[in-house]
Amino acid sequence: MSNSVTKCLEGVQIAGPTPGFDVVIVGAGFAGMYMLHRARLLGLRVCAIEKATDVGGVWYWNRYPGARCDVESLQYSYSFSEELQQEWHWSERFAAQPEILTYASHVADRFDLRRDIRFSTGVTEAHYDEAAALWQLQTDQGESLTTRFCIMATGCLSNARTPPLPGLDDFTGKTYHTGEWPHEGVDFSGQRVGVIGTGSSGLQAIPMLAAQAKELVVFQRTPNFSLPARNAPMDEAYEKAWKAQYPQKRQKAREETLSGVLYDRSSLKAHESSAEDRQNEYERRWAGGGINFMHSFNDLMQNMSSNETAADFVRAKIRATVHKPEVADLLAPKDHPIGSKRICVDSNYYATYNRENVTLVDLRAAPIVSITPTGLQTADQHYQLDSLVFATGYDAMTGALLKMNITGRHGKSLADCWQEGPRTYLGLAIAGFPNMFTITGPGSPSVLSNMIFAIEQHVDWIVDCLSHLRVQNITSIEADAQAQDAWVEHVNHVADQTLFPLANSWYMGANVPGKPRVFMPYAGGVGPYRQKCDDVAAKGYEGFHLQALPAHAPL
Ligand code: FAD
Ligand code: N01
Repeated sequence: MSNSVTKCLEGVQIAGPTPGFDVVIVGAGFAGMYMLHRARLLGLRVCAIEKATDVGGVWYWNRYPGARCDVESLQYSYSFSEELQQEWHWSERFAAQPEILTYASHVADRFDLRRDIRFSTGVTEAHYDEAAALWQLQTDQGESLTTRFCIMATGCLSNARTPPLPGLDDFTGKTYHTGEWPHEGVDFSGQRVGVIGTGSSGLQAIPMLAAQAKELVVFQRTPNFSLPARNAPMDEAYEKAWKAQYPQKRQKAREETLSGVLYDRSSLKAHESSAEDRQNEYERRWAGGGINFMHSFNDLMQNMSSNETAADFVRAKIRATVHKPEVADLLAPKDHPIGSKRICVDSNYYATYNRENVTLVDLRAAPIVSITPTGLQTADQHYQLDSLVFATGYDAMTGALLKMNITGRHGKSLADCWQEGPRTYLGLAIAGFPNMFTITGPGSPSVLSNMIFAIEQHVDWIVDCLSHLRVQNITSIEADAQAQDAWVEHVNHVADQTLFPLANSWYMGANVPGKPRVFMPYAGGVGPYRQKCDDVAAKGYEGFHLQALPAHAPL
């Protein structure tokens, strides 16, 4: 393909470089898949590039036992096609990973997506060629692609992180990371298994591993708050009621909620109820299961004293469930407000510690010294292990983007621009990086919300933007640096009104040594955020520079 040809588009002669694609999407999880579908409907020359051998993103990679969603499946699913949401049947309240992956595959089949996805291909570099106004991408398959627009659908939780523990390479047993689980599954029967990490992944996997392994040793650095899922087979009447009102319910979730999920959000502050009423309310929601508990009162994430009432309730539940008081005490979180780290949802997590074959090790009291050829050495004991499972999480939100060696105008790297933390305009675009969009990028509600909704909102906005550019013959769009500064300031200001910054969470980058401590998602809620994005578009893409570059082909 020539980069300097003359092209005839809609009867207009345009001199200048022609990209191989109008749009290249990196990633084929739920974000990349929907973006591909919509870009094709616009008639654009588009392809997606995906490291994995198939679609699904996190649901492709996270095949560990117990992996499932914790937003109800009737809500954690695409809403863009009424036919799709009517025809699909979820077998459980919270679907397990295999079913979610089957759903992703069904979507790929239904909309014939795979023909425009290059699988088993990683993008290793993305460079903006200013003279040509094109993005040049390099892949690990030795290909070089050019595209007018580059859309990063690389995921917030796609860059699995294994801590570089001394001696790890010498371990003679097997190691696994929950986010890169073998496709063929793992049989732990008869084994002594260690798990490092007690976040959402660890909490889901631990009960399943305990049921299979001969012995399970859980290495916990920080306990997390977890709520019972009360997962169950899908209730037929419930599903029918949802499907009868899907469009209305989806619209309400989109426009009127903070999280993009229809929870039963109380209109009361915690201290507006008596202690007895509060307890009853917590009990009712605990019995109902899931994250609805966090909506018992409307100030739990703003008011420390209100938050403590919920945290105390959960700590009491842990103590009531776990038989050994010293183990219960270790499992009860005390160092962060409930909800300030991503709340976990489990099935039988705390009760698992009543099993004879499960040991909890407190890494605060005796930190890991090294991995040895036969196990794990803490400051006070050696644990003999056949397998070691890392449930140690991700370099979240920025990791996958920074790994790609992105350079924008003037050859400036994204890593340099983000040295002190990510800076974006609306979480969608970055000053200095024209014609690049980030789906669920830092600075957008993303991980604080129903992510499929966050994805759909971003894709719809980007597609409207691309249509606008096409109609206006505009070749380049770039976030304005001042608009970006104002947005970053707003994101920080909103976060500071909440209890989120009080935790050492991955939201804050605190799980990766050396990563800047910045609260990365936007905590202002999906409804107000959507309104802001729509206003920006309605005002002719306020805060963006739009340019028609006569020497270059428009879309
Ligand atoms: P991903 O699914 O992460 O997909 C990104 C894709 O990009 C990946 O397939 C990756 O291989 C590919 N990629 C990345 N870099 C490159 C590169 N350089 N070159 C080529 N390909 C690349 N959210 C919820 O709202 N509710 C839930 O209940 C929920 N449960 C979750 C459970 C687990 C176990 C995990 C890990 C996350 C969960 N999430 C949940 C969050 C989840 O990240 C989102 O819901 C959603 O699946 C993200 O989709 P995505 O397409 O944006 O990203
Ligand atoms: O990762 P995490 P995750 N030594 O970062 C520990 C989504 N998700 O994969 O807290 C010892 O939360 C670390 O300890 P500490 C969801 O958004 C959703 O579990 O840093 N321990 C922590 O306990 C979630 O939030 C579902 O002290 C080390 C754990 O590893 C996100 O993905 C299911 C360590 C990591 O917890 C990430 O969850 C699964 C070290 N060197 C995932 N390094 C649903 O159900 C790390 N740890 C929806």
